[in-house]
Amino acid sequence: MPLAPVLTKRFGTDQPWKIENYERLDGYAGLRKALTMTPDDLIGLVKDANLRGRGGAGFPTGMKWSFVAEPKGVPRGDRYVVVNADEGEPGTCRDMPLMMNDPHSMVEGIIISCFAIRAARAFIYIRGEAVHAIRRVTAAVEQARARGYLGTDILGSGFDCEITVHAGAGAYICGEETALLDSLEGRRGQPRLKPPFPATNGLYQKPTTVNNVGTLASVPYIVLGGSDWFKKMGPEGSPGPCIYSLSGRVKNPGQYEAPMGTTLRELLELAGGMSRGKELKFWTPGGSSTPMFTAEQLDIPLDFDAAVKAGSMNGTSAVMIFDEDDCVVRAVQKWSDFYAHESCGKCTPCREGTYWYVAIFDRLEHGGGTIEDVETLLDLSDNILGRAFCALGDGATSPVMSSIKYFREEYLAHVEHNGCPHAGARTLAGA
Ligand code: L3W
Repeated sequence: MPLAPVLTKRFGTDQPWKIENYERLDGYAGLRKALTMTPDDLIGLVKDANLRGRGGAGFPTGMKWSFVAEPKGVPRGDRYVVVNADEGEPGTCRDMPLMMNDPHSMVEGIIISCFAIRAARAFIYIRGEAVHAIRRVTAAVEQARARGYLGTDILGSGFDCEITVHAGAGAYICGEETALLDSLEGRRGQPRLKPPFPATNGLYQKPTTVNNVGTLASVPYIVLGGSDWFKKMGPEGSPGPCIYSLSGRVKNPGQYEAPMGTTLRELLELAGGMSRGKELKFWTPGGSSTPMFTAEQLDIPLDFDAAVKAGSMNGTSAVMIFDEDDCVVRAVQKWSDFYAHESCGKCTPCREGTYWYVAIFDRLEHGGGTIEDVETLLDLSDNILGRAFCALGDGATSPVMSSIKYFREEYLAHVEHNGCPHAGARTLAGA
């Protein structure tokens, strides 16, 4: 299962964020090759590789690019590439390490994607709190410009391209692509109605492709290695390498690169097993917005199709692991607090629903909860799921509904005990 590292191959090497060190390890060779191809051939290559968006939804990247490239009459400057580097999904920590260790792989992927979709400018929208990443990526963009990989007539190809780094202000909703675009335009970040999709009506209402950091960082490797090489990693439907972030009750938390479709059993082996020698109780396959799994799903391949078939999603590949001593109700309470705090307030189901989640979880944890509360949580979830304006509302229902599905007895124990039966037990920070 472990593969020769691809996305993380420069991690741990000598200052890989410096352009001269990046170049020594094939850096910008993908761009040089891409500029000898036609934009349409590049899109065809990414389509053939079946690269799927790493931001959560797994939408086919080549298809997304082709939507934006299609209106050929649209002048070059009237299309944009926007990078979603707002990594905010609870448990997710892979875009920041990628940008800190190897910012040029993303920058190179951005320039190639601009060439492919005939855009002349890209914006990198980075989570505002991540000042270190903003500085590192800004430096990488400046180095790339100084070396002639950005600016006018890139490497004598006649292709012009610029990248602007933009700092967000730390709102989870701005990880939703249309809220991100509003925020980038200088407005309050709130989701727009879809359709129309950003592919036709994106930044400043122009055709725009919004891609995640890991998606774009994969592109130079596909250009250099070819689609057949890429498809050899992982399952046919969602191939390629993936950085899984493991956190919680695991001996060595951190980022683990493995082919798409790796199972939790295999990831646990890489990470040294459970941290306290206790039994696995529940875990998230792709952040708190993806329905949780239990020990029964240890062997589910973590890819975009198999995770859905098993009742969840691959999401952001953020695997948070909890053991038998962790209280599931308390974990879901913490996540619900997060969603209520981060709800942008635009739509009633999410704004009001997450508010009521918080009130009910407070009763269940601290006393005063009733059996009806458990049913009300399900009823509320039913009224949020599919009725909220964006995926944030749907995501908030995932931990609630899945935890009641697997651990109803534990909810009832909270009612009988008039509060958390685990009170006093240590809980994981952040969950
Ligand atoms: C053109 C069509 N484009 C879809 C595009 C669309 C987008 C992409 C996927 O949510 C998930 C969510 C979170 N013509 C199109 C089209 N597109 N149909 O394809 O779209 P969609 O709507 O399936 O997903 P999404 O709204 O992008 C992403 C989950 O990821 N997630 C969230 C993570 C949070 C972050 C963060 O904080 N930065 O990433 C974690 O699991 O719940 O389900 O580009 O335009 N006909």
